[in-house]
Amino acid sequence: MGHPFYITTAISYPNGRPHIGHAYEAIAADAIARFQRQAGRDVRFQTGTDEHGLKMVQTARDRGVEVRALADEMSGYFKVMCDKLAISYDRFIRTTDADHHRASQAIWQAMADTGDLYLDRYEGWYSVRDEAFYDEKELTEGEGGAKLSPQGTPVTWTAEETWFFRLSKYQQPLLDFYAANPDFIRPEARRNEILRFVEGGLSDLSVSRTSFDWGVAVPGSPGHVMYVWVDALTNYLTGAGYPDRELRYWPADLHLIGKDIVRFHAVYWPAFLMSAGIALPKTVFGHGFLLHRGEKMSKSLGNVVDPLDLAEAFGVDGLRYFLLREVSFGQDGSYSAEAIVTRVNAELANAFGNLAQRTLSFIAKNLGGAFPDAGRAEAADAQLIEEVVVACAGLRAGFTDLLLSQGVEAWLRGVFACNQYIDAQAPWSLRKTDPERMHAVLRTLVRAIRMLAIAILPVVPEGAGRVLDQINADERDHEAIDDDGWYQRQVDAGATIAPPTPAFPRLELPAETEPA
Ligand code: ME8
Repeated sequence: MGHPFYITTAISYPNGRPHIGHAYEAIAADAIARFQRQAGRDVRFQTGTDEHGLKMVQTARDRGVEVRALADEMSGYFKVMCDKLAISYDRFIRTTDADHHRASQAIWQAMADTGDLYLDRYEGWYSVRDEAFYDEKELTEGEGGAKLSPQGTPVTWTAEETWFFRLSKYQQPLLDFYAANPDFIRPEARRNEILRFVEGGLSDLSVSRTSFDWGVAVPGSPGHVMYVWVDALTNYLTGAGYPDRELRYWPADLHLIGKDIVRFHAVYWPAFLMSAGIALPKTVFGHGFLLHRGEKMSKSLGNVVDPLDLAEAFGVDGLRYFLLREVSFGQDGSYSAEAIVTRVNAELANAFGNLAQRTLSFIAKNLGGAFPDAGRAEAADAQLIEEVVVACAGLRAGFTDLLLSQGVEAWLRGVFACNQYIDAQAPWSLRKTDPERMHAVLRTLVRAIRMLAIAILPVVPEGAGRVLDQINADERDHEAIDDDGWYQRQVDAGATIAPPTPAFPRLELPAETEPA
């Protein structure tokens, strides 16, 4: 079994249905998980829902439902979204799960044992929408003098007796840790933000609440539930088996989250872990936000789109491909129906889909589906294979280093090289004039298509899987890409190619283009 690789998404607040931002994060994490499985890693991939906290309590109250009923219903939508989008998670965690309560109480106890928790009175600003405390100096003024958090959300003054965590004690240990582990916070812009924040000094953190009881009970302290972020962050440990099992998948290799919650993951979380004596995750990556036609999604703008409607309109593969190819990973990105249709048609349907479709249906029709012979090879053939090898290596390098869009771009160069090769070699017209040469060209194309399909599997698992099924290519990991013996083994086994069905259909712009 390979070396473990533990990857997580943020767990989403199920106070409403999932939106495209949630889908984007799940898709990116899934592509990385699939890629690491192909690389031979023993992958553990976790996603789920963050069900406690005041925001859930207030939403349930506003809707006149029990908070547990709200959590059950909405969490269900998140799970359905993951399943529909081919998200290959190993566990969909809910923070209401019993083992998660145990893990949260165990880490709490460990922090208490270190002497890092004390009871005091909290007075300060709280944003329910962010579930975050802010210092006075971080606030800005909104319309009519209302105080706003740095995220632009309203804050309210709260005062109650709570447990505090000695965050201030970890300022220097955190700075030392960041210095020794330059890849802990990525990308660079997020890292700089966090360095500035921590260098500015850390106040102790209020980590329990007494004004409501929807949360994980604080051990030995009746009336207190944990601050939602304490239990939310602990989900990553719960999924690894803490505190019951040996932690094969800990420390996590990658916490993939959005840029708005880097502070929780890169400051609070490592401080909690240091206090509890638990190893720190290797990387926290804060991806950018997805905007609709360059604008922030908001209910009042009416541009909050159900990701399943997008998958319905453009296909699961189409949506996945667009998001990973279009958005430079780590930066904000924008989407629109036109942009999706244009890119998917040009790159997936035409450049790659058509390449496979034309080649395989020609073989099915004119060679009775038999794998083409060696024929008469020319230098151009080896040259194309070399370009495809470079393209697949480019995808691998990009995905290894979390440069996802650059990885797909490298892959696309291999696809374009195949299209140029077809135009130059014109195999269809060689059928009568030079069948030996035609065989060599088709053989080269089948080999190239197979390598490119394996490489792009993490991005478009369904369509690429279908192309590979059509040529009986069963091995689909990175070693298979480098396996030069595959073709001859197919020939020896008498494998055939049946008339293919298109793996990447062309899209039409929906008649009614708003709001997608
Ligand atoms: O923050 N584009 O939950 P959440 C891209 N429960 N990503 C976006 C986005 C957008 N427009 N909007 C949100 C929470 N996200 C906490 C996390 S983890 C221990 C607890 C991302 O439902 C956001 O950045 O508000 C976060 O990573 C994820 O979606 C869930 O957001």
